[in-house]
Amino acid sequence: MPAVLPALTTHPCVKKRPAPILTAADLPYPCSLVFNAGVIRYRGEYVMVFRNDYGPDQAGYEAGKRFAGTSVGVARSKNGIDGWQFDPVPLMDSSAPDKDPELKRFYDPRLIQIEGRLYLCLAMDTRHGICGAIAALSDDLKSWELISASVPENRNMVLFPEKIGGEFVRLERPMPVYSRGRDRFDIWLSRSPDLVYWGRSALVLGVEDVPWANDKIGPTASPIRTERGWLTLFHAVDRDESRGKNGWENKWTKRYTAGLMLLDLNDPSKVLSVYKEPLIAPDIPMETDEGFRQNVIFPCGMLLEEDGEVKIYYGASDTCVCLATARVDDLLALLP
Ligand code: BMA
Repeated sequence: MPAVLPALTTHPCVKKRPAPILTAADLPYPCSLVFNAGVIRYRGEYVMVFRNDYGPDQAGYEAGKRFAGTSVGVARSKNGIDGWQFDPVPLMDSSAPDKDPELKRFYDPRLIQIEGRLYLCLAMDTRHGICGAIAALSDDLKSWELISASVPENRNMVLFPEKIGGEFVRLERPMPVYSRGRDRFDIWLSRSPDLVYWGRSALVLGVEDVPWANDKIGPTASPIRTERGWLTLFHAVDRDESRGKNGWENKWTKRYTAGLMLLDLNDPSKVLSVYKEPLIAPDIPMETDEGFRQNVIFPCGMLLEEDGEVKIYYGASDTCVCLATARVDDLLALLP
């Protein structure tokens, strides 16, 4: 049973693999926590781009030692589940010597291929705020170029996998703290002719339209095209001030779940349907009782296989990468 009440549970149509598909011990370079990974199928294999917080070991971070840095690394697998082969060095590293001094770190990578080119959407912490960033990747995922960064405060950007109405489209999550007095964050959409200049922004989903979220919502993974609309996951946070010690935090009041909605194929700022309960909730011990920051599931990748299976890659407890699967028809049935 989850330690957090009210209990929220994963919908039975979603099957979680009982063990992580990637843990810190798997990486060929220093890693304390590996989580929040984007995955796509690319050139006959599955490619994952993951977040790695490194520095102290478990005893160290549990004693409060700070992480030395955050890197973004690449791994490849034949089946998207196991046998991950790692690039020997991270793609991005917040402690790289040639790094722009304004930049603190990149994290929570969402990988996507559009018209044959690879892109990463990233959260980018700078000395003057958090930005949503888009980087273009080389075909071999060995180098990258920053092509767009929002003004602060913005995070959780994801690109649609194709142009819509001739434009690139992204979901994003600005953080308008002054307007509403506390964290009440929503999902927005912007459009671009070239992935560099973004505009014609529109509100997609307000946090008040997600019954179990009392704090904030945000995009998770790139949406999937279906005949009925864009199948879209989002993350949702409920906060309870009575929650106490949890994982490494003396007081961690948030719980991260994932919700599901359907967006209009031609105008994805229009919500066609929202499932009014969580699709995925932290409800097994490695998500509720173990790990660095408990009661967190945070998807960054979602794939539709030819046989109708949907793979959802998510970070659990900000500690490891996990995989859940569902049938696409079962997911669409939740969105009448
Ligand atoms: C968010 C991001 C994620 C993280 C989540 C839960 O704000 O920082 O990287 O997984 O919090 O800690």
